[in-house]
Order: sequence, then C-alpha cells, then structure tokens
Amino acid sequence: MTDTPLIGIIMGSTSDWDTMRHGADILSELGIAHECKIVSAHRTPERLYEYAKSAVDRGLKAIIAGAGGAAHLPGMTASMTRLPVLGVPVESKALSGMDSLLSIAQMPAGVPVGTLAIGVAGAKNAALLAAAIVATSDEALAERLDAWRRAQTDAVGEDPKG
Ligand code: RP5
Repeated sequence: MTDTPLIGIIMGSTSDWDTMRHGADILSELGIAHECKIVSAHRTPERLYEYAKSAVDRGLKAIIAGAGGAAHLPGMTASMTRLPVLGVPVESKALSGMDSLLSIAQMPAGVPVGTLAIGVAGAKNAALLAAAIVATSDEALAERLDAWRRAQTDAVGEDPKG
C-alpha cells in the first residue's frame, strides 16, 4: 500500500463515523490507501472548499462523502472537483435517512453524485465502487478486488440451516 491516499472518505460529523467506518474497513481489506476526515458542508464550509479544490492535486482518485439530514456534502464536493463523488446517505434520527437520500440523489443535471443506499450497505458499496474505479487502471488492485468478490461468493452456503 502506498502512503498517498487514493480515496478520500469525508463525513459531516463524528456521528457519521459509525456508518462510514464500514467503508474504510473495506478499503483497508483491499489494501487501498485512504484518508478519513470530518468535513461539514454547513459547519466547516471553508474546510470543504479546501478539501474539494485540492483533491485532484493531492492524487485522490475518488471521494466518498457521507452525510445525514440536509446532506449537502456530496453535492457541494462534486461542484468543486471533477473526481467521482460517491454519496452515502447516513440514517437520520428524524426521517430514517430518507431526507439524506433525497438530498444526495436529487442533483441538478451537470453535477453528478453517485448515490448509494442508506446506511452501512451504502458505505460498504461506496468503498467497493471506489475500489472498482481505481481498479480500472491498477491491475494488482483489480486482482485483489476479484479475490474479494470470489471470497464473498464462496462464503454463501446453499443450505439455509447452515
Ligand atoms: C449532518 O448532520 C451530519 O452528516 C450528520 O449525519 C447529521 C447530524 O450531525 P450531528 O448533529 O450528529 O453532529 O451534517
């Protein structure tokens, strides 16, 4: 694993970490250098600006952005970088993540955010999708990703009683 992060995982609050750490775990399993940071569209807008504007020059290949409620983080990030941005709707207390999902998915044409499922499944799949993006130009990673998928398949037994 090189030290330079290829994938950035950002989230609006420390309260999102319980969800987003599942994506970070998968990137670690796949041996992909990554970084995890709190970057809030509402509470730290200047940090978001610096993060998104510097992402290409710092060598990131994709950004995973998780947020809940009025989840502007993925969309605002996508507005300031040409890198692929994968949005993870974090499950909110008030509306169970439907607010997060719609905030992230309903982007205006021209500023795309790849929107994943609400919660842990979304965080895991964002990591796998980011890995697949990087694997298009990294043969060794492509082989690790294929092996990861084979292991998942092999772990599915046929007998529902175990
Ligand atoms: C969003 O508000 C965060 O992404 C988080 O999901 C939600 C609640 O944040 P906290 O009040 O827990 O810090 O900005």
